[in-house]
Amino acid sequence: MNKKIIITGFEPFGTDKINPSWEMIRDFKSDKNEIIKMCLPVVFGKASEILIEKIKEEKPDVVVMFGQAGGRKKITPERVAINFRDCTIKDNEGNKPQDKYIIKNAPAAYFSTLPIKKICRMLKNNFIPSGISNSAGTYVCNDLMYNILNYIETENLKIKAGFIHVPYIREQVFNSENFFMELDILKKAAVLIADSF
Ligand code: PCA
Repeated sequence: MNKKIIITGFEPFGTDKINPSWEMIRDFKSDKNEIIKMCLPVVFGKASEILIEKIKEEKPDVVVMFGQAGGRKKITPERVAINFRDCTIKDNEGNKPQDKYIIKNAPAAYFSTLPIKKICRMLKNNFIPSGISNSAGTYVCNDLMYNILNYIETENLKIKAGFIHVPYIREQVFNSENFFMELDILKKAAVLIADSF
């Protein structure tokens, strides 16, 4: 085993019954690295608390967090997480923060420490549409990314971490005009990304 990697997805949220970010990793196995998989709740603060506990326990080399970004047409590694909460739909515990900092007096933003350009290039070389995103939004995914990068920075840890948004899958949008990516493609992307460390 080369590296220890925590890979996370999310539970469904809003009106969705499944979340591709968990479906794409739930059966994932690697011959190369030691993989720890987690399905996190779509709840401000809580998702990161759970993941931080796991990071303390497992001391991974890498943390790759996945989330759904319905409407996107590519797999999009996020470049930056911002210190902000602002949402139009409630999280899974009914919270709906507006115009709030995540952590007062903390940095405005943190950059992903994953090799995001390399990940995009590798996916595209495998015919999987991919591109960098410059905004993870202001909902729970951004919250998780920000809190994890802030924890790693303030604790001075040598862990690489970042967030990757993925499109809807067929089951979610078969009856609409929305874009989807096949689950098998997302699963292949998860393997390529995890095995690249
Ligand atoms: N996507 C949401 C939260 C959970 C998920 O999968 C987001 O982009 O914030």
